Amino acid sequence: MKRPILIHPDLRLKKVAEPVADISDELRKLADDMLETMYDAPGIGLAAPQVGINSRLIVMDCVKEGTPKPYVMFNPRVIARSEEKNVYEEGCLSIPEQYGEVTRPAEVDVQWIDRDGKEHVEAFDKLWATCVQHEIDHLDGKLFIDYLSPMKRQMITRKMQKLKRERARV
Ligand code: K1U
Ligand code: ZN
Repeated sequence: MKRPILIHPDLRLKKVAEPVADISDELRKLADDMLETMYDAPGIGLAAPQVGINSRLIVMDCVKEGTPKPYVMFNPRVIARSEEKNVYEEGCLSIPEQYGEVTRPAEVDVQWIDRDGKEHVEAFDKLWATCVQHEIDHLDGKLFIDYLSPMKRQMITRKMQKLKRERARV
């Protein structure tokens, strides 16, 4: 089942999400719904706060063509980051049609729990590294626009307020 994606500004996107204690069937269903919502958008990642759920859960799949490679990560954590940085023009499904350059570590090691409760550690680079850091930021109430200048952030926020007013009218 597809879920509606919250649009910035929304206080639910600014909260620090709660760690997941037990991976219940309800949480597994949420992860499936988030993957469906992400592929439909289309997007390469999605965090639970973007669908109004205050839990530390993200999904991602950065494969552009060919066999999909979906990740479901509960309680994801960056445990190591490279000195080398990458700049990527990021977007966000909660900030539609707005983009901005963000500098982040080029490689990160991430630890998480999968849908069966198994712990994983994996190194990510390129777009995968950018995406997993963007999604973990969502769990800490942080958006890519928080890395931009105050002026650009304000301009984007005003555009989103206008978009939300227009959507509320129809
Ligand atoms: O978290 C989100 O809002 C999803 C976001 C993830 C992301 C994009 C770019 C850099 C870092 C993280 C998106 O998926 S925006 C849409 C997007 O990037 C895309 C859509 C279709 C094909 C390829 C990319
Ligand atoms: Zn986002």
